[in-house]
Amino acid sequence: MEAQKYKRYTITAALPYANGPKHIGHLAGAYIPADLYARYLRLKRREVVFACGSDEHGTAIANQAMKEGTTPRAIIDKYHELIKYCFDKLNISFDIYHRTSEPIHHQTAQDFFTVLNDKGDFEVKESEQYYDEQAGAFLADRYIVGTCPVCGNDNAYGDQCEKCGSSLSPDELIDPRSTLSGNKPVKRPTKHWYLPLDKYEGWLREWILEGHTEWKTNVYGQCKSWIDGGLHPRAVTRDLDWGIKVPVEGADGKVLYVWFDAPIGYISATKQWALDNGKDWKTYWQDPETKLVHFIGKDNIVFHCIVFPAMLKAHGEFILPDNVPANEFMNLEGDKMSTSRGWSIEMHEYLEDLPNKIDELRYYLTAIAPETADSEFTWKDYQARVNNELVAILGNLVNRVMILMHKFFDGKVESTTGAITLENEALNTELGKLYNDLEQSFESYKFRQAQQIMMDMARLGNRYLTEQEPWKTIKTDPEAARTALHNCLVLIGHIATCAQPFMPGTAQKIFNMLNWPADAVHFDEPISFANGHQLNAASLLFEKLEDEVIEKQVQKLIAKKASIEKPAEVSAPALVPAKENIVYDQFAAMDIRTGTILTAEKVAKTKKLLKLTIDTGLDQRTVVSGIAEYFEPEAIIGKQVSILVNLEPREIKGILSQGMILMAENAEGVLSFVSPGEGMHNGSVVR
Ligand code: B3M
Ligand code: ZN
Repeated sequence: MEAQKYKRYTITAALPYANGPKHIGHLAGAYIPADLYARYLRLKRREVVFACGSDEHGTAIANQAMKEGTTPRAIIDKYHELIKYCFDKLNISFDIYHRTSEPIHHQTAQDFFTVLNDKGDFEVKESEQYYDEQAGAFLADRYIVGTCPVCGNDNAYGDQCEKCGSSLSPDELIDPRSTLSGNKPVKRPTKHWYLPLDKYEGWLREWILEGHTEWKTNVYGQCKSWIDGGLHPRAVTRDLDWGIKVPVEGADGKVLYVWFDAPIGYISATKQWALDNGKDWKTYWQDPETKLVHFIGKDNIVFHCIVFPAMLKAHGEFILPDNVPANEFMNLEGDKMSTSRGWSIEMHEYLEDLPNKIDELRYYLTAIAPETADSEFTWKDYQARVNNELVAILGNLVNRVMILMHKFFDGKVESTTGAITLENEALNTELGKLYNDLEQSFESYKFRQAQQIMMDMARLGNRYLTEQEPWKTIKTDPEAARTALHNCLVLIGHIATCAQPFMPGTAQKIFNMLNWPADAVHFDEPISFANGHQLNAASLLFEKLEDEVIEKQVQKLIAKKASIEKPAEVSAPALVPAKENIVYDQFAAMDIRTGTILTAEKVAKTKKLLKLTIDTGLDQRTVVSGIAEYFEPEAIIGKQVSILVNLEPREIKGILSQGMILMAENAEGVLSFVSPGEGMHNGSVVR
């Protein structure tokens, strides 16, 4: 019935913020389930695009750049590469892993905004928002801290108090201060574009609450409580300088809200993939015969079930998600997983320590997937699953059959009656039933169950082998031994096929042993060996995990947490102590002027230095400045700065530097140019 309703599938997995490494909880929450589904569909010969990529805008990125004392661009480049590398190693089979910083995405997001804007779908409203005069920036809720009106915690955030859990608005904070400068923010009027979600309430109620009762209860429940709680207009623009420019006149200094552009990232990723592969992206997003499924963690439900669908609906040309099988969270050794608190296993850490245990991780994360409730990763349980299930059940079956085939028949599959198929009715029936259940499980996003069924196939094989005892019958009835082992071989071919979504590397190993092309097999299609087929040598599928390996990981986790100090409490920045008094003449001796940066480039073979050409009004001169770790050269061209022009010239790295650019530096080591206000031409005197 599925096959008739849908011609093709668009599968997405949440775009990870490229602001840091991602941990195995993320993997279990969205990426592995999405990969399982995409791989299953391909095995069924369905047409699929599986799209993902880095989410590279928003305050999270700007924030991380500030923390690391670098630029947003440097942050996204670094983490995009790291995350992509990890997904690759973990065999997540994206058809494309895109980036929201790509021009095609900026264009797509702006076009989307423009369509809605032209139709008059937005409400434009002016409101007062907190502004940090020193930093020269409007403050996102997270950037304002103050005293919680509920519990008195004096480091509550503008959106939430992490101590008592109250959700707050910045206005409720007592003594608010900016996390950028530590100063008291002021209110300033600003204009924003709002998506009037309230107008979509009726439609959402009908579409989800009546039309999608089959959605997972955790997803349906969250949607219901949002809708029942009443929906309100949501701003889709922000005052920020990192992001996609709002494509409207008079919107200078404003960008699209990251949650407006990020889901459109699925569309632009598909566009890029279509361009690269000679496909038409529109069929994947606009043809009602396409099934759209979003894989996400539970913290993203509202955006994928309510906000994005409302955007798609408002636009009018797009299909809507058929399902959003969001997962709950995975805890780690009794506590919530958290990168910042050091209580996590980051994907790259796992890959460094256990590079040859990819399928073991995929298997375990699926076995404990938080499909219906939060679940728990423990190293002991991981070890037990690997040893008692992968080694003892699947590995054991394949190993026994391969060894016996080589021992008794030199690894040759031979028959007097032609091709070798599954010749046992009971086995056939049982296998057919398991295939059915497996299909049902996949189609209803129950991947834990699906994996158990795949393992049941291996259990079936083990049971059959034990009953048949070919190691005994080989002496009394060699043909019976041969038939039993052949049946096992065909069964193993089916198991490898069904294991492929879960453990692609292991499936490949099995196919290698069977001397069988892996891409020739498909879900629930007959497998047969030609008479005379030669098997390859047997090799072990899985190794037993020893206690030392596991103990080492547990210790490492504990040590990591201990090494990460409690997150720095936000407080007024420590000031550099005041210097000794000077006489006026010492000050007056300095010739400080305003100037403009004309060119900027990195000084070769240095990390910190930029070579700048400055128009000082007096002349154009070269200044070497140690700010390369803080600013991208392209980003500062045209910037007006203050420059000490009568500093004795000196040679730095073979370049004559004539003067010094004035910088302000805060306690966190964040640098900012000391720039004149408007209307100051180059050469104006600073005094
Ligand atoms: N980057 C949040 C997250 O990583 C966000 C998802 C975007 S999906 C369009 O949880
Ligand atoms: Zn509180």
